[in-house]
Amino acid sequence: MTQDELKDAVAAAALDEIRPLLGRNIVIGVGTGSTANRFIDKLATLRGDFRGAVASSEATAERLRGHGIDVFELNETGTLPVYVDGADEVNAHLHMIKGGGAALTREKIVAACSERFVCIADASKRVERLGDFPLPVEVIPMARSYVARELVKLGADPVYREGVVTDNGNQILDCYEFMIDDPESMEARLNAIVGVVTNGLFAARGADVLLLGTDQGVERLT
Ligand code: ABF
Repeated sequence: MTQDELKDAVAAAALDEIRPLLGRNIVIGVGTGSTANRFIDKLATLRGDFRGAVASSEATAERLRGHGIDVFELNETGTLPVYVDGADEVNAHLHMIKGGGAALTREKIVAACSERFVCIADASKRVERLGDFPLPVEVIPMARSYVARELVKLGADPVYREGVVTDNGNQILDCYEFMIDDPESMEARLNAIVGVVTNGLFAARGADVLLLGTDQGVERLT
């Protein structure tokens, strides 16, 4: 199967995963990226069965609205029953690297506010050890060089993602050559650097369910 077919398969599986949770008052969290986009397109078929969605990015909000799905601010909704999103890498503990699309901060906020995180990914995202994918760190612009120096002290090779401004008006440093042995403690360590808004490690709050698209079918891992 092609990577696109695997993404379609996990998007369809996510629809089955959330269907029992839907109801007229239910607002769900929806993530960002090409896999999440496929989920959004399928979600449109259930439009009348739930109230709407909270989006993890402006791009996702626009796509949802394009399908006639109401988009709510997280401050209006309270806790969400479920959040569906992709990942750049995911390990056996369902810890992830996210943020390749620069939406990591909103993604982490929506994940924190959700009872269940359903990660959808094709098999290429499954890794033994996180870090081959450069770890994104969102920074307050005036702190960028300082944060970069601190990241070098931790062993990373940070590269400024030029030309990218996040939905929150911030900048991104991508950490190359940065293999991560203990995602939970590294997530906390990076958060403690002054000027860091968020880092792309989703370990303290990882996924609850991984729907992984493989040539043998969609694997459901918890
Ligand atoms: C979001 O989309 C991000 O956290 C991650 O960077 C990306 C994955 O994109 P894709 O599904 O296009 O590979 O989930």
